[in-house]
Amino acid sequence: DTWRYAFEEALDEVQGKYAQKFKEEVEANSDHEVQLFPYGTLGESVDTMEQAQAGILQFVDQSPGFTGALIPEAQVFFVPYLLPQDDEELNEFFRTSKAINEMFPELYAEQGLELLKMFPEGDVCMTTQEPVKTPEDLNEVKFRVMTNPLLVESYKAFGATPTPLPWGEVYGAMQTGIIQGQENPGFYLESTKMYEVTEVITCIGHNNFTTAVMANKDFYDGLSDADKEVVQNASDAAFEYILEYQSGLQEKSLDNIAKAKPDMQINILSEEERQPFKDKAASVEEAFIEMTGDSGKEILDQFKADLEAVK
Ligand code: 6CS
Repeated sequence: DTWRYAFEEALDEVQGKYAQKFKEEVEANSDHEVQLFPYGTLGESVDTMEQAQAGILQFVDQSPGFTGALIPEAQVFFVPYLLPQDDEELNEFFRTSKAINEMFPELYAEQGLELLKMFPEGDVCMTTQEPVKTPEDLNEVKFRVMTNPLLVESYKAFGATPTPLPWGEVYGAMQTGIIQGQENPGFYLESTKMYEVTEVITCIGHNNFTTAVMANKDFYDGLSDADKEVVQNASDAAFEYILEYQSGLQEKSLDNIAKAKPDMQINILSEEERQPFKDKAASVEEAFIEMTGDSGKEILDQFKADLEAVK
C-alpha cells in the first residue's frame, strides 16, 4: 500500500530532505511505499493539517508556527531567546527533551495526531528593506509572521506591525510593498530567493525554526507492532540525518546569498546589540502563559528544565 506524506517545503529543502530519508527508510524496511507531497501540491500548511486529521494523508509536517490555533502550547517555540544558539546543545535538547518527547505527544494526540518528531531547521533571521540595528528600526515596519498569536506578540514587543500570512503570499506581498519584513532560517532565505525582494538580513539570535512531523493517529494506532517500529525507526534515522545535514548550513546559505547578491547587507548583531531585543521580548513569555494557562506553564517549566539539563 501507499502512505501519503505532505510537508511545507520543497523536496530539496530541509523538510523535504527529512521526508526523503523517512521514505527511503520505510521502503527499505517494509513493503509500504511513501508518496511525498511537497509544498504547493496540496495547499497551504493549514490545508495539509486538515487532510492529515481527516486521514486523507497518513503523514504531515506542520511547523508549530501554524499550529497555534490547534495546540496553543506549541507556541512555546516562539518565546524569544528560549532556545540555545549552540547547535550541539540545541540538537541534544530536541533529542532528550521530556517536554518534546513526552508532553507534546499527549497534546497532539488530543487532536487526532501521533507526534513522531520535532526538529530544528536553523537560526531565524529577519529580511527587511532597511537595516535593523535596534528595536526602534522596526517601528512602522509591516512584518510578516506565520499565523501564530505568540509570534504576533513577539513582533509587537520588538516594535513592528506584525502581519500574519500563509507562506504563499509572502514573496508577492514583499514585492508589492504590502509588507516590508519577514523572518526565516538561512537556507530558506536562500532557496526561496527572499534576497531578491529585500535588502538587509539581520540575525538577532531570537529563535531557531522548529518543525513537527506527525501521523494520523487512527492510522498509526491501526498499524501492526512491526509497522509501528518501522515508522519509529525511520523517524529516528531521518532525525539524526537531518541534524547532520544541517551542520554548517546556516553559514553556507548566508555566504551563497552574499554571492548571489553582493550588495545584500548581512548583519549578525553582537550580544550587546541583541540586548535591547531581549529586554523587549521579556513580556512575550508572560503572554504565552496568559494564552495557555496551567498547561502552557507546565510545558514551559519542563522546557526550561530540559534546556538546563543539556547545558
Ligand atoms: O515561513 C514559512 O511560512 C515557512 N518557513 C519555513 C522554513 N518552512 C515552511 C514554512 O511554511
